[in-house]
Amino acid sequence: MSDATAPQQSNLDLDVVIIGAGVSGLYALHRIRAMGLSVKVLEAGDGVGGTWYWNRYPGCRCDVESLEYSYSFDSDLQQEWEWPERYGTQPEILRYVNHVADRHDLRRDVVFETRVTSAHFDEAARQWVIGTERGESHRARFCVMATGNLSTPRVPDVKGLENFEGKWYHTGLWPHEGVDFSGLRVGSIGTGSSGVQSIPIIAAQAAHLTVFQRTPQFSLPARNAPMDKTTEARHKAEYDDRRQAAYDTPFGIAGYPPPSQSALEVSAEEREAAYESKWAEGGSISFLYTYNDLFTSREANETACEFVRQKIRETVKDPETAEKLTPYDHPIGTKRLILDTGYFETYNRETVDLVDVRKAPIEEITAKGLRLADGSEYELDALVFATGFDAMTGALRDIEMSNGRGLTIQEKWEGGPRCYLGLAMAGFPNLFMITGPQSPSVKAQMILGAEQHTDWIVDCLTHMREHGHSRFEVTQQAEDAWVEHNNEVANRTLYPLANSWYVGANIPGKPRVFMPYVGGFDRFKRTCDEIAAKGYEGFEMGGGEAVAAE
Ligand code: NA7
Repeated sequence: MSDATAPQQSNLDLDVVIIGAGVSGLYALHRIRAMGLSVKVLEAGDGVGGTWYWNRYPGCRCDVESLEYSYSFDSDLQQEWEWPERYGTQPEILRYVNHVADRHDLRRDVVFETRVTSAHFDEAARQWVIGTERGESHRARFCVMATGNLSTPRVPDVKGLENFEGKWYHTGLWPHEGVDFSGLRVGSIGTGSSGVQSIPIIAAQAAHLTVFQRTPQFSLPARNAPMDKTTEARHKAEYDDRRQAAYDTPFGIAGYPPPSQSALEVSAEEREAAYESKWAEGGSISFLYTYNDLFTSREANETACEFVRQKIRETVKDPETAEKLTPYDHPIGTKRLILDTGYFETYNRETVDLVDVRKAPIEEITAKGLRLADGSEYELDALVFATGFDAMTGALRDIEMSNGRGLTIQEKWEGGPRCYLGLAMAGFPNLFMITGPQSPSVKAQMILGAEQHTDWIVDCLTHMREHGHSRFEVTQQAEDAWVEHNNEVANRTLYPLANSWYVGANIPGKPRVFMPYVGGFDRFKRTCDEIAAKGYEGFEMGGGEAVAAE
């Protein structure tokens, strides 16, 4: 049996199928539908929003400012929409994404509650055959994976979870109705962004909170506040120019002039004052942009680390707890720099304890709580896993995916992801990814990245239609060169030094490869544009029939 024939019944027959109705998939639908192609989005959830649909944990908030973290394609919308706070909360962002879906009548082309389980390329028909959990089989000439970078939540493989008598939750799969922790003894595992954002809120509600920390992380105060009306008015007056300017910045966000000085060429006093002012201002890009060598020089970076460590020592009253919370094992910024609201202060509450599970890892979840390797036991009524995601590659590797010639995605990515521009892959014809691995993705403003990728894909499809092509495939040579370039730019920075989800370190057995492109969003976009201008260099296009069944 050929792998293309596995699913039972055939439903849709499309020009393009998009997997995922998050911010990427929705914009892709909007643009591709406007080309006159038949297109549908398959979405596992019962609503749009992707990340913002699933991550409903208390305190969930974007770490990019609201005025930036939004679509740029609808000029009227960006003028009309009023963000109530400097940083958008999850409910607010989800409300916005829902509004976009309604405003552009996108929902009618989204098939909800449809989890994709397989994707096989049928070379003879030159179509992707998409299998779903319900056993449907959809066909499409092109497949666009808009499956997200942080969409595959992972609960660590700890013995005994099934025996736990209390309730347990993962931050990335939070119940829609919310959770009331009042009066409960809660345990929270993990201190990445999700843990750091939820811990202060759970602590305020629970009778007692025990935080199980494996790695202390750097976090800066977000300085969230109600939207400043003057800032908003100024931003809106400049919106179009700012969006355009964002394309010429490394992070896809305008308004942060690149620093020109090294941290090591100024006096200690000057440095302290500069960090202090960034600390007061709030925001991670701004802080990491204090000097031009914080991502490239260990010594320079250490000055910023020490500044934040001192802040932790000043904030947390108990010196032993403060020390446990102080990160030493990675340069600041090489794990996603967290923005918090009252995180370190939370440990001054009588009802909050911090337990180091680096020294004594969690050995077993028991009926009444959990036990560490040193024999210590903790009685808990509820357990929160803020333990992260199989980031960047997890969603695709979870799909049983093959190219119809015997190559699976699992085999292709056995040693880590290999992609061309994070947009496509050798060996997988007619398949696009939006913000895939080896694109700036999580290292740039994600919505702008999704728009840039989608616009490029639409141009590529238009080009194929104009030239009568129905099949493309990335050349091995182009992919190899891009992977090499990707590694080269990463290795010039301090990023690979951290055991972060950027390198897959949080997933046991995952190959250690630095996954996002850190050569800069500006440089990336220029490269994409040049490749398109050269007639899609690195893509082999052919096939007699046109892109669409027009
Ligand atoms: P992260 O950043 O991957 O954080 C997960 C946390 O869970 C991190 O502190 C991990 O420690 C910890 N963890 C994972 N497995 C275990 C086990 N087995 N025992 C103890 N602790 C564990 O995920 P988030 O959801 O917080 O954030 C992901 C991104 O979403 C974030 O960066 C923003 O971009 C938005 P570790 O550091 O691996 O030692």
